[in-house]
Amino acid sequence: MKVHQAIAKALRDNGVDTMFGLIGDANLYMVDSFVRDCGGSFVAAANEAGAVLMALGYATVSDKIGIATVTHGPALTNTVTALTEGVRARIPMVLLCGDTRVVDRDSFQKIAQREVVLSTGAGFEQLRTPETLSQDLATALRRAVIERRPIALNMPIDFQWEEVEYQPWIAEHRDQRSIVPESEDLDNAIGIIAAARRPVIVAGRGVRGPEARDALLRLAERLDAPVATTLKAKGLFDGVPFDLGVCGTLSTSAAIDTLIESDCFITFGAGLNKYTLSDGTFLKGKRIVQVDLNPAQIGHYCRVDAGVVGDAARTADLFVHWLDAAEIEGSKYRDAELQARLDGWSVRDDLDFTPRSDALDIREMLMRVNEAVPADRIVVTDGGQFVGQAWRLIDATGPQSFISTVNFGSIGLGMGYAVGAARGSGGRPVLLVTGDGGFMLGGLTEFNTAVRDKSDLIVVVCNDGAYGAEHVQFRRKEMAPGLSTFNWPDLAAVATALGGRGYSVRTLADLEEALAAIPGRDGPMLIDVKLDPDLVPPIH
Ligand SMILES: Cc1ncc(C[n+]2csc(CCOP(=O)(O)OP(=O)(O)O)c2C)c(N)n1
Repeated sequence: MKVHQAIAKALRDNGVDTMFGLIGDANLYMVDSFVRDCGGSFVAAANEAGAVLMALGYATVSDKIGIATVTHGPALTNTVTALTEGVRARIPMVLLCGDTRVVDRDSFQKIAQREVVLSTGAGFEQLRTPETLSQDLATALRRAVIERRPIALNMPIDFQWEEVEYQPWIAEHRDQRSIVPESEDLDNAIGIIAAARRPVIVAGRGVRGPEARDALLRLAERLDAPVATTLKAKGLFDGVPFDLGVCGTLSTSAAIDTLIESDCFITFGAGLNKYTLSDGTFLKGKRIVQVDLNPAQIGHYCRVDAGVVGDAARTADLFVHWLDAAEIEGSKYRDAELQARLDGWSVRDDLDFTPRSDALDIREMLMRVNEAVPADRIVVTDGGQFVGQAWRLIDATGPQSFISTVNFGSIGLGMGYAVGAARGSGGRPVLLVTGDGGFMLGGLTEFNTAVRDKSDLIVVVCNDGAYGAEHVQFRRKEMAPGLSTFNWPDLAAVATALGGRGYSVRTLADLEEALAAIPGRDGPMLIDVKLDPDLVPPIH
């Protein structure tokens, strides 16, 4: 077997059936063998950044390792922003990148690939020799899972046509859902929880799957505690009694008093950054019990009173066990008054606007989109001014159905994530909400990939004809905002030219017409909603 065939076979033997990428000198034969000899599926991206982002989106919704491949030099440097995003988002993925011939000192595509990869925070593995390739790949796959970040496997082009005797090496993924059954930290945590009069349970993105969700709800019931989530776990407790929704700067008016008055947050798999803690407001008068599988996360952003290293489900059940053993009573924090407040709240209560007849309002528009897109969707949001409203008004159903793509603060990453999410979604539709700037930066490049891959994708462009986030800054300083405004082409026509279906929306009636096309969609559709940049509310 040739080395390029052995790499493809090693991928398949490790359960990889889908790979995203863009071919060149150093990976084209490997990709060919993956598809032709091994029956794998290859999604050809239009830009290497897109390939990595697709692998990130795929990994997020499927809980598998995302796999992408690119060739050397400029192909690798094209992935730098996406790799950094993957590192910050803590997503397990492997990037198989080719490398130029070692002897060819003057190859114009040569670059210090290891240094490029390491500069993003991703891990680096070298395919050392043809004989070690199975082990080297298994190491990259194992590290991606354990270290929860992208790992690049550097494949020298020199090897690809060499003969090798293939030996399978399957990456071992141990069950990481450990708990610490006894410790001083655990005793402290239980002491704090037992003493809490107004406890709230906060779930983050680390609470994945129904087992963990159900265990947290059992603890909530036992403690009589309301539940909340971080933004990244948005919608995890949808429909559950005493669900406060998102905890942080995006909290609703119905939830905010409860979150402030609470004397104890019991958090699971949540980062507790300044947004979740509402710039520190939520810390006052509170004790924090933080549970996380990763010890590095505990106390990373704020002081915590007790930190427990452990799996969300098992630790929650352990808390219940000890509360029962000590015959601790429930807190009675869930009362009729709170129930009435939460039941009586409607999303419109927090929206300070009166519908206008002369201009479409982003909030009105997003509320209609929220109702019209099937509820089992995966929601992907790009970055920009619009996102403050999208995060409030577009519902999701937990961390595997919601992808915020701004872990590195970059705009333009949403489309790549969305195409990968559509691949890994098991048939669920994907809703991408993006700004016009983000769409022109990264969306345009990969919308046609979505068309070729027949993604079930609905794109809503909040098109204020501007970099809204910059527009508002010029306005605040009473400066002319011209540098931030754009005369983009007609995006509906662009979407149609790229092989999808485009809809141009200026009024509520146009919007209804576009939304009416959703049930009959037969491929990617793009709804270009024209907004006034002066009427899009700032994020804060
Ligand atoms: C890669 C990158 N380039 C530039 C920026 C700076 N930036 C932040 S928001 C923004 C405007 C985005 O415009 P748009 O997508 O139309 O969304 P809007 O702010 O108008 O809602 C820009 C340019 C960034 N965050 N990332």
